[in-house]
Amino acid sequence: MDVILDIPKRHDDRIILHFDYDCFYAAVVEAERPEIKEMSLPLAVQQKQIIVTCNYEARRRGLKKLQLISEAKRICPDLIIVLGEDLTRFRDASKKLYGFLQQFTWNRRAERLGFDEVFLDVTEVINENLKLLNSNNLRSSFFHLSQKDPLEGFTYDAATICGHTYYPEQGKAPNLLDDLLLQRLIIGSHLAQHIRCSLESSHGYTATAGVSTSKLLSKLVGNVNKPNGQTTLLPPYTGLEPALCVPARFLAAFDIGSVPGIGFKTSHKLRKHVLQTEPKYDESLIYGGTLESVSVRDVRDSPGMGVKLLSQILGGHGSSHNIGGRVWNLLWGVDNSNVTETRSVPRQISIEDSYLRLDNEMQVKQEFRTLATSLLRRMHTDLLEEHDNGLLEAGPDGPQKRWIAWPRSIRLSTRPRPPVGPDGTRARSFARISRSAPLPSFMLNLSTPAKDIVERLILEIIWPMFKRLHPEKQGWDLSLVNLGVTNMDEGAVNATDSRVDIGTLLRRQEGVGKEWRVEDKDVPPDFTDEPLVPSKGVNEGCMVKDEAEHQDFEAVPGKLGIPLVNAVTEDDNDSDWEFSDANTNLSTATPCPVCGSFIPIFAAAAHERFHVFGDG
Ligand code: DCP
Ligand code: MG
Ligand code: MG
Repeated sequence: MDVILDIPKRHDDRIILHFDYDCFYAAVVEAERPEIKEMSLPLAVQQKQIIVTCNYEARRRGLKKLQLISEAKRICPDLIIVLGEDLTRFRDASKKLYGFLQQFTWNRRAERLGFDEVFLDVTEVINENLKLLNSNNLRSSFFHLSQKDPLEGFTYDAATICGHTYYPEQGKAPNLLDDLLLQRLIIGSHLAQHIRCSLESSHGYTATAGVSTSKLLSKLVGNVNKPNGQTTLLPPYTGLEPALCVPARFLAAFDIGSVPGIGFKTSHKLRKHVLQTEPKYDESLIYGGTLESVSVRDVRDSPGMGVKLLSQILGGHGSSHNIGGRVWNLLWGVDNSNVTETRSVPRQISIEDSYLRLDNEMQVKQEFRTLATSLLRRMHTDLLEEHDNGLLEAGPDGPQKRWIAWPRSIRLSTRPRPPVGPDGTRARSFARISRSAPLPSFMLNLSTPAKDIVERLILEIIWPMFKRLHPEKQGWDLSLVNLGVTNMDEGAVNATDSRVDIGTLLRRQEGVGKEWRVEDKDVPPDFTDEPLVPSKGVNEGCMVKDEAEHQDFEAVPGKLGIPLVNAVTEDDNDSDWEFSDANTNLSTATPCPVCGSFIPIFAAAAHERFHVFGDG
């Protein structure tokens, strides 16, 4: 009975929609080149040696996401391959679609997860439409999309759910005519359908949606019918014995590692606890795949399980606050975390790339050039707006622009590759080291050509920072470099509105900069459960204080098992759900434990997933 008493409380007063764009990168390319879709040509997007995604024509012919390019070409010789290492077009499309989707909330709660997923908290929209229902004539209801314009909306059948539903025994859903939650979910399902149709007609993208009362449930249930489908998780969510409620039953069969919010290390500890032995995949399948599946139900049903035991298993040095309670909630399908509010400017912007080998000054400087150029371009895209009050400087050939916010700090992070040990192997290292400095004012100057800014930045700031970060006499070999701007100051707009010119602002920036205590929070703030232990090969002497935060970030690779070889991170949201795009798998090349092929490091994760998910 202990377990029952421990069951967490669910707040089902919200309606949350989750959207995941279908074949996202391929869809972006198709939007640029409509003939691909019109002629049903197979298309794949390549990063390094991997197909990161492909369109449905390619999938129909047997291609898969995260497949080696060589295999893909063999399976589908007429495949159109587009290089996807420059993420600009995907990021731009992601922003545009997010801008479109967020209009459908009335409470500004719209959260992006990576590039291709969005959560919308549509509670207010649903509640208002619930109030306006005429219970005598549900079948011809009018859905109000706007609080201001009563004519904006569409007609719908409020007595019937739209799209697919999930109920543990399909076809046997109880009759819940008077259930208020069901009524709200029905309304939500029609909104999800309307949004998906509008997205397709206005922007040409199809998406898959989930409808429920939390981020966790809407994301997981959306996955049930892909692509271009939507699924609503049916009630009852409460009122029965806990294990019989639909969310708990829905979650029960999921592998523990596939529950969003349960990280790689947490699921590892839980597997170990349930199996009472070291999980086997630990030595072979590093990313995502497991040899023994441990389900949510297995964890829930293991003897003595509850918040207390979970805290014992998962707690300890460096673990996040109340980890036992949080994980216990997730096991029962309870996620009371909020969809974060839309932010007009990102919290930080950073660009990174990973390398098989980066160990000489010339190469490093060249990489700095590339990264700094992208960073500057991103700053211009994200932080400038057009402006015409004549106070600020014009761009060289465009309309006048002004900074709506600016970063106070610039940060350089690297991940040194551990040296080869006596046995010829290398420890896998996830430890990043970093340094920050006040952002130099010349970076914000709009009349200097970008090339000159980048050169000066490298000479005066980045290279000196790098030398301090890597004083090692014997040299270094980097597996990753990240360049970012942080500590966003959004006061700039107000300052310019009160007629302070850019020169004053820059001087202020310069002056204050010296006293700033750099508060260097990396992404994601509170996503992972525990920091990774830095690997032994790292030179501890050059660790800086924010290392622990980077380790949080670094713990993400085990989460989704995604090898992203050329990545951009951005922390637009407050989410503790943020799945970084910068999941880089760095270890030495190894033979595949399943088929024995020798796999280059950047392809290892995809290759492993290929085995995990099978060929057919
Ligand atoms: N992506 C990537 N590297 C990975 C995984 C994904 O660059 N290792 C990119 C390509 C995808 C996009 O992220 O288009 C979104 O990832 P999804 O897993 O949602 O895949 P898709 O949207 O492509 O396909 P689906 O239709 O299954 O959602
Ligand atoms: Mg997708
Ligand atoms: Mg996705």
